Amino acid sequence: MRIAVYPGSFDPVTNGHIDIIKRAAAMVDRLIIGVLHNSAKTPLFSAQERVNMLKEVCGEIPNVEIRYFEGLLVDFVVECNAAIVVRGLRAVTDFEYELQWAQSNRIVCPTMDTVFLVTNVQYSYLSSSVVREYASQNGDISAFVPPYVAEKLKEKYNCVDR
Ligand code: COD
Repeated sequence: MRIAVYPGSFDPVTNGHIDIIKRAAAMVDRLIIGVLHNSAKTPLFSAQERVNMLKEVCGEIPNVEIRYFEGLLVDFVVECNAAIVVRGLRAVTDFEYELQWAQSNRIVCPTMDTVFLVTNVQYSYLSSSVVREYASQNGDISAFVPPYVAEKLKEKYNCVDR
């Protein structure tokens, strides 16, 4: 069975993430979305909230499972019996960062390969931080995230309906 892990912060999940999730899920038997729970950092959404949002927007894809993890990605990948890590690439800056981690992870865990999916051009500008910035200023985020996530952002920032 071909099992892959798609790790990330997903704070919050965006349409760019969802595009990668759908494309990766079509390539493997099982795709595990790993939501990083980093107790040293304070994300906008808790790990449980991020997992819940992913379940709401991707839960119907039959071979997708959503879990959260702490610690090292390599350990989570081994725990999932996976051999593939999926990452999305938007720009050269992503590549430089990703290459370093892909290579070091492979030294630590030689059975693990990182597979990069190039962003769909319509989402090449999109990141969770862009979404948070717009949402915090009550901006229109309907092109960036599914309606459910937009609702959760509004609740978080306590915005008035526009
Ligand atoms: N289009 C395509 N891909 C996208 C888009 C978009 N618009 N937006 C984001 N992505 C991709 C990112 O490039 C990334 O591959 C993935 O989606 C997740 O993105 P984020 O921003 O939600 O998550 P990251 O990149 O902050 O996640 C970092 C990890 C949680 C993977 C990392 O910090 C980690 O594994 N930490 C655990 C400690 C460890 O093992 N470190 C080694 C790192 S490999």
